Amino acid sequence: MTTQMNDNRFDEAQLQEQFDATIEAKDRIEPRDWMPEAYRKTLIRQVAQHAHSEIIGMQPEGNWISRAPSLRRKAILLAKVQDEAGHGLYLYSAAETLGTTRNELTEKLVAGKQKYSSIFNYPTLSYTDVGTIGWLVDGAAICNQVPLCRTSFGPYGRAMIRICKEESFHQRQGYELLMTMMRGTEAQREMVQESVNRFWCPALMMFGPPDDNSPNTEQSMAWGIKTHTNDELRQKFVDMSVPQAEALGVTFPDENLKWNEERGHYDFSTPNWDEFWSVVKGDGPCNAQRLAHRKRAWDEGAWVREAALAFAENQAAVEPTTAEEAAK
Ligand code: BYC
Repeated sequence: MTTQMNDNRFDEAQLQEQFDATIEAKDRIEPRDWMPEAYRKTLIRQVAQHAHSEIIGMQPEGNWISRAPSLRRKAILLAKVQDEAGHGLYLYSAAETLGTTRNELTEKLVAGKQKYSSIFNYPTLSYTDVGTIGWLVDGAAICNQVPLCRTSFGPYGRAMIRICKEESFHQRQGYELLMTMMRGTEAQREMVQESVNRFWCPALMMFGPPDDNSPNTEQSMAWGIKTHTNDELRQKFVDMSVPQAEALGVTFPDENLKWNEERGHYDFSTPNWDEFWSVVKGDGPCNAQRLAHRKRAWDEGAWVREAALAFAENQAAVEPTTAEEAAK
């Protein structure tokens, strides 16, 4: 799209028309393009929530780095948690192109004014949960995020392409961990089943409320930010996960989970939406702990941010800024 925000040949109606045409053509909106304020606000909300989820999502798995059962598992887990930090940073950078800052967004998160994914408010009770998170949580994330690679806002879509590649790797490492345990002792197989039992329903909730109670879906789809509804993606995840569970040798804790020939999809029980809303509103098992930890890390890191800024300013003052100066 070629419209620039400061091009005064266009009045608001023409800008809107051009924006609508770009969306209609499934072309990309870029940061310097004109965009309706509500579009900008929705994107900041979703991208910030996504970035916060990656950063808070480091906690449940990071909890097990020091107790990984072998050096190999420790190296894998360290790398995965580090990738999550990287995803958070790509996403904060994408949000910054919309006119906000990482500082502003983090301040809102620690003040409880912005959300992060409900899934990270559940505890990781055993090392097996690292495998289950990789398989089911990263699996759900992939279902949700692959369509976001084609989202209408350029920087978000491009960040998602890199993130999805790494998420696929994360999912495979989780599945491999669980498969290794399933080939082990009876006690290990029980640990896998117990962990899957705890994470199945929360993973279904990652896709958000049902479509008839999702206030943002319709507008986000009209703007091409979302390309599928929450229920469509949840169904896709269920259909994808059942054969994987069979191959692994575990079951999901849902007696209504059955193939429906007519629909060509698996039927499954309605998730407990009261539990979902209570977790989203702050009353999940680990909400207080996760936010307190994030706030502590943010406060304790203030001097590092200040020092890095001061260093960058000093460098800018002493370093040559042009090729000509550098050649002197
Ligand atoms: N948890 O109208 P709706 C990861 C909120 S990280 C908490 O359907 P929307 C990973 C929603 O924000 C996974 N809140 O909203 C990291 C809205 O409230 P606000 C994170 C939720 O935006 C480390 C209200 O409920 N992925 O992959 O159209 C290790 C109404 O919902 C949740 C993303 O963030 C929830 N589950 O759709 C491993 C993906 N669901 O904001 C893995 C990007 C809904 O109006 N985000 N809410 O106050 C999205 O695709 C969409 O934002 C959602 C929700 C599908 C999540």
